[in-house]
Amino acid sequence: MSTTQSESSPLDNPSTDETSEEINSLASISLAKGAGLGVLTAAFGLAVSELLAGFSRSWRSPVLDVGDRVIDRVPSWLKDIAIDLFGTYDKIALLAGIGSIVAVYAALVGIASLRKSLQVGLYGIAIFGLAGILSAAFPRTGFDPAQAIPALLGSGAAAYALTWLVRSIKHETNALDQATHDQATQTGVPEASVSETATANIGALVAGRRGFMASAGALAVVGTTAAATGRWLNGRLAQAQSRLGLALPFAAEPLDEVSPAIQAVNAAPFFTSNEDFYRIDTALSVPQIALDDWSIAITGMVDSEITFTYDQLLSEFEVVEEDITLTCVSNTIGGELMGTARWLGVRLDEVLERAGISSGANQIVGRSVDGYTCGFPVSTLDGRPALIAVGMNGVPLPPEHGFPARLITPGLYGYVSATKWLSEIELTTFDAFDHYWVPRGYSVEAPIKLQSRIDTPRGLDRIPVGPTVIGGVAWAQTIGIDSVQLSIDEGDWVDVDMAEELNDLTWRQWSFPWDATEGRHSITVRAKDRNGTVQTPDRAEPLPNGASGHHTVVVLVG
Ligand SMILES: Nc1nc2c(c(=O)[nH]1)N[C@H]1C(S)=C(S)[C@@H](COP(=O)(O)O)O[C@H]1N2
Ligand SMILES: [Mo]
Repeated sequence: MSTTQSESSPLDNPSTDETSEEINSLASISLAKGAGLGVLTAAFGLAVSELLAGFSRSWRSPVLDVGDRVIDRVPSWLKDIAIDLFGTYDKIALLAGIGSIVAVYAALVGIASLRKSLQVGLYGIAIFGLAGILSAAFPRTGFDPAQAIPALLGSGAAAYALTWLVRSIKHETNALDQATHDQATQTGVPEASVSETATANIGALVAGRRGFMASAGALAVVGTTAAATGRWLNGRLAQAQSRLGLALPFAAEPLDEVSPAIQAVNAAPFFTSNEDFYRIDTALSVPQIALDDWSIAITGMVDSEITFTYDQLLSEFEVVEEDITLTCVSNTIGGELMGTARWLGVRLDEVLERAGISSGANQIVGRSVDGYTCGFPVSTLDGRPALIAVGMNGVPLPPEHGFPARLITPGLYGYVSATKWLSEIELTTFDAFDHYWVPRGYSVEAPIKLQSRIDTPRGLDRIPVGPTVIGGVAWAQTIGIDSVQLSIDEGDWVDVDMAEELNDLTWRQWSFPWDATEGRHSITVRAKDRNGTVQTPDRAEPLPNGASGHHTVVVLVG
């Protein structure tokens, strides 16, 4: 007997001790089951929304809608910390955070529906669904109830799934009661006092679990299929954006090939590839725009409002190309939220001239299809080549950089001047309208600050003793960089070798041969612009209008 006992379930021949342990574990079984039930229910609801999101460009997963509302409300200082911590992965971090909250909430809803009642669970889903529905129905662009359809039907699907799963468990529990009853009848002992009752319960539970497991498994399969189908449909929508195979026009006067002398040794590549170009925006999912559906409207305080299709825009105005360094206000000292590209497009001043700017207008607002807005002074158009850009480094704008068109304004931080997925340019006044980041604490106007950065060596690098080259970049868009100086170990400022200047709209590169001696050294950089202004050592945070202060790196030599 002792040899076979380990192979047979303790249920076959229970001792009283084993039985009470099993009874205790029933509580944890139903906790785990409740949590699993809740998570599965939520996943099923979200999968159904995901499927629906595949049917229309304006429908999306409610998780993204809720995420957007979080992005719109998160305090600016917290956003800056997130960008600092996660960089361009801030969105993935946000989605992971939302995912964890949803999972915990769903588990609690599941437990409540087993422990309390199905009704409590359904209320839980309703509250959750409402958050999704409201988030979707109030996008940045205004009230749009149709956008709430995936959230609405997803919640319905979750409620249905919960009801079904709870019923299948109830069914299982009934089977369990029946087994208890049967056993009591057989033994002729009152049910409540039967010590074997627990044994019977567990036996029935194990058998009945098959019912629940079958239901859960079916939901998981249907849900996964729905989600995968939604993703696939979405991918097809994305491809339908007609970017692939689109031929860009040539600039009327193409730029000359650049001289290799603009590139300094050990500085970042002068032109940032599209793949490496930083991405900062409030869009959790990249807007997918089909060229056939797209147009750009010039509206507000103009003599005549005009709308252009993509082809009209590029045929009615001269196509130009410009090399411009784009810079983000959230860039910290020494940071990499900036990049240089060759942009192709039409001049904003020419387009606005066609519409005719009314005399009272002082603000140009760029609106995105996703409701984002930038805003900058009409007086910015002082001859500098602000663009409605359609091309970036020789290809149509990549989707994440604003396909099919965006603003690029030299000299101003991106948040006030570089709206991606551009749909409308409105002429207005600063009194009448605050652009997206203004109520969130950023400055109304934001010219790019004079700054410089050391690219090589990196902070805390260990480098060998002997000759080496320090390299980096400096920028003061629309003014231009005159010179750059280094201070090693807080010694006197010394001039570095300046690379050739391409234009005053891009960064200028520099390098400095250095004979590194053993030990720990600090290297600090500062720049002087073409107006003779020397970069301030006073440190400022990115909030509210851009970081200032010197970039210093500490290196270990030897
Ligand atoms: N539609 C939209 N456009 C936007 C933003 C945004 O959040 N939404 N962010 C702006 C900011 S803050 C910057 S710095 C630039 C970044 O452009 P990039 O992602 O192409 O580098 O885009 C600007 N245009
Ligand atoms: Mo930015």
